[in-house]
Amino acid sequence: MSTLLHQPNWVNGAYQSASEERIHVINPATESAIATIDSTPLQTVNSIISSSLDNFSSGIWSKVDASTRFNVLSKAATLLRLRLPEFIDLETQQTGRPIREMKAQLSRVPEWLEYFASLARTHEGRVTPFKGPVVNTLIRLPLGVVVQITPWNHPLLIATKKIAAALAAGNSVIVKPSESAPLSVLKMGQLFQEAGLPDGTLQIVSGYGRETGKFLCESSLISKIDLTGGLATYAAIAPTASKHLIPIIAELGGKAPVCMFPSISVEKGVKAALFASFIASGQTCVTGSRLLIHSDIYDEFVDLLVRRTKNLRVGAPTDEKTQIGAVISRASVERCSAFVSQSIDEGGKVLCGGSPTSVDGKGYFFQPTLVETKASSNLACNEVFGPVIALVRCESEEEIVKVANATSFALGASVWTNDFSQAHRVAENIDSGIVWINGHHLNDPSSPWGGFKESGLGKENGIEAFESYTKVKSTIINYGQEPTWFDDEVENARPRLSPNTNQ
Ligand code: TXE
Repeated sequence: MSTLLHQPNWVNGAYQSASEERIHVINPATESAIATIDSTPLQTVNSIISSSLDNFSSGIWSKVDASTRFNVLSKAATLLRLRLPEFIDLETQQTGRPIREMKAQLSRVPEWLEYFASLARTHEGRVTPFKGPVVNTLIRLPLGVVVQITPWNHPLLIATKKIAAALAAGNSVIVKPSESAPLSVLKMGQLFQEAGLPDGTLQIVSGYGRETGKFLCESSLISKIDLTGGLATYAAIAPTASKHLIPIIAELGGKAPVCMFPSISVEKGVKAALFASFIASGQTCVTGSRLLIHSDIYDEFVDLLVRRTKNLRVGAPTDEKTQIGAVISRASVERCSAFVSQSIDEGGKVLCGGSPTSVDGKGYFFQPTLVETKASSNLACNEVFGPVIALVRCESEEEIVKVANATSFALGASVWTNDFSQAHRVAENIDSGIVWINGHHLNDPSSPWGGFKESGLGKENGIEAFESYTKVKSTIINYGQEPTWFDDEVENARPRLSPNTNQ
């Protein structure tokens, strides 16, 4: 008999199974199943949406004082901090990412709850300079039931970012975590209940994207979709959402350039590139997947980079010394291999790595790989979402900027230089939602995060994210002038307009 843990959906304040159909969650580093989750069918999805609507209409969360929202979100942060070790363990198992990375990342996740708690508490409405004896107040109201579709690469961080912003604004939230790594997110249900969140305000529903995710996104009863995932997923959900006028925030792929200029020391630049490129085995939307290196330092830089890359410790994610863990699936390993072969066909040169590997004969691992290639190659233009990095030699600042802007993505970019003017010039000319100068992967709950072009729509984090979970209501109070009227006299029976109507 199987002893595998089953982790059901979190619905209306309790863990409850949606159906007999189960999905196995696999540890990518061992290829073993670690738990099962529900595959939630359409009927259950519809009844969850209906409970969430009841929750929203009841006002139990949508109309509470800002101080209550502040207290609940702050308490959730405190509880999460206390329980970090169990979440870190789960996250390491389900993603295959090294425990040292998960410790670093998860220790910051409570900050998102605290930040949005503070926004809930301090956000104020506005009064516009309306003409005449009129007071016009603008207040922000929650949207309704919002759906959040989250990925496997940073399961807890990304879900918490979205949940915190939506709850702070007073929405009722339904989260569909990735079927590949849902466990830490499902665990948050109970934690929020303990923090005082009313039952039914946060529902966490498991299932495949093409089924459960699709059912959620196709509902006409929801008020927003917040997706982090692939462009194909956005394209699949957008038509129905647009038919129902449902706004979408989309955080999609990227092909972040790491722009290395001669004024940076090679030692520092190489360290920066290793961090930008190989954290999470290259599976982040802002992975420094293109190293655009100025020719003045190219040879020395690449020589050191290759030596350091070969020394990276690929290993069991649970081992504190491991620097490179697994990738998420066998399909991901195959995708990395396909990119490498194609880049060779296109004339690229593999400088190190290039092959699948394993730990104790198991797991979905791929060697950290550097490929010298042309700026126009498939590898330099398209997202691998794995540890296969394109190196491009560039002759000038102008060429670096040109190559940096030459993909359909525009999410993150980093500029490495000690020349102050150059740093600003290049940052200004790179068309990208986020540009770091002498940094990469830097993130903070207050800092808007989102891309241009095919990298997405809208922002996570910051006041932008909070406001995007609200709608503005304008109340116009006339305290002086006569209302607009029709003349009493029949011969003059045409409307006399007050000076500030446009009717
Ligand atoms: O994403 P999917 P995948 C990018 C990256 C990666 C590619 C594919 O380029 O290679 O996407 O990764 C749900 N209706 N990013 O396949 O499938 C799915 O269940 C509703 C970038 O993992 O988009 C999961 O919960 N939902 C990225 C979520 O979408 C659907 C993070 C993401 O899965 C659905 C991950 C549908 N029709 C991938 N189809 C980042 N920006 O960090 C799928 N889903």
